Amino acid sequence: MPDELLPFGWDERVAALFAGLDVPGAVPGRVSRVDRGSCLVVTDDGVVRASPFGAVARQAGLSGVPATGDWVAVLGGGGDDTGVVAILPRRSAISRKDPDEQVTAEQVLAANLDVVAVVCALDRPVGQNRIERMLAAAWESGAAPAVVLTKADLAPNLGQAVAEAQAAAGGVDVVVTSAVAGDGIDDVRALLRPSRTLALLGPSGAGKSSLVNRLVGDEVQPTGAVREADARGRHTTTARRLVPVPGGGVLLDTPGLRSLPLWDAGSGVAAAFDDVEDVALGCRFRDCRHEQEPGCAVRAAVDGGGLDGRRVESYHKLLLELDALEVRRDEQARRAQGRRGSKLLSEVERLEGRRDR
Ligand SMILES: Nc1nc2c(ncn2[C@@H]2O[C@H](COP(=O)(O)OP(=O)(O)OP(=O)(O)O)[C@@H](O)[C@H]2O)c(=O)[nH]1
Ligand SMILES: [Mg+2]
Ligand SMILES: [Zn+2]
Repeated sequence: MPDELLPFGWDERVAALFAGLDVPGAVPGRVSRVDRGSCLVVTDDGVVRASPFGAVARQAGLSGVPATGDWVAVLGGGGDDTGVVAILPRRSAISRKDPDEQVTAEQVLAANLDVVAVVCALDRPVGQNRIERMLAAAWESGAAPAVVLTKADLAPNLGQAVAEAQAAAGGVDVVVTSAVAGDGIDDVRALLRPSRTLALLGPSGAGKSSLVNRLVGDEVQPTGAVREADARGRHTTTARRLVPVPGGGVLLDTPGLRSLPLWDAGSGVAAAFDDVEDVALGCRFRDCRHEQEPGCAVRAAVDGGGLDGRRVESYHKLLLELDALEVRRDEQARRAQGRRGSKLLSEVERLEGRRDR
């Protein structure tokens, strides 16, 4: 049993997956951090830098790129040619669309999570739409979602802020914390267990690293003051990183998210808005967009005060975003098809040309 990996979540499930691999000489490890051309992997022999792109990986036929949290097989013992040779099947993964407007591709933020905590600071207004967006991605990941409110000591009106967060959380647990006062830390700890991984996602300055330090009981992650004027963070954490917690469980601290464009998150949106979807079952038309259609139960519920109009609008925006993504992906697929087609055509012409000669 690889002792060093136990604090990083090694368990029988992972052991069985690794045993099923057939790569002689490879050792198991968990990706703690991903850099441009390589990643840091925790193994039983310590942390090694391994490349998923080098000769070793190529020879092994590695497909895919590892994300933080991935369980991998590593070959090479830590030397320059150490490579990632296999990525074990993921139990869950949180993704977004690549935030680059020009790119239509999935970006996996982290893998093998048990809980995705949406972190929201109370030194600024509660962003309900942002909570809903992040919860949709969290639900989609396959991990259990949670909402963690931070800086309760700075909330001008704590009761109201919590109520607003709860309204956006749609039944997901909302934990109220203060890393300064020590409030709610045990409630976050209760989400952890040995071999469980909890990821903290949220904007810069929300207090993710402060929470990590408080849970670990040591300053393992640097933290940075927010700007006075608007409480925005300064992107203190620059890489995703796995941090074992004494007493069991693993935290994933992440750099502040500037944006979280959804990727393929239809069922995540449905789960985050199951109250709206329940009401929508009563609409006259199955494909009702809840706009001008007659017999719309959602609009009736908004008018009657049973549903929050803001929440319905937020739901709509996310659905529209997913529709737009779908269109872009179709376009991309068509273009790729076109390229393949014209390549095939020129190949045929080349062969025919040869035959004619
Ligand atoms: N008053 C108060 N301040 C807090 C609390 N938690 C964090 N802070 C402060 O908020 C600022 C930002 O905290 P960080 O932990 O660095 O925030 P982060 O979410 O890790 O930010 P990035 O790494 O930039 O994404 C720091 O000055 C912290 O001291 C809290 O519970 N109460
Ligand atoms: Mg941080
Ligand atoms: Zn409707």
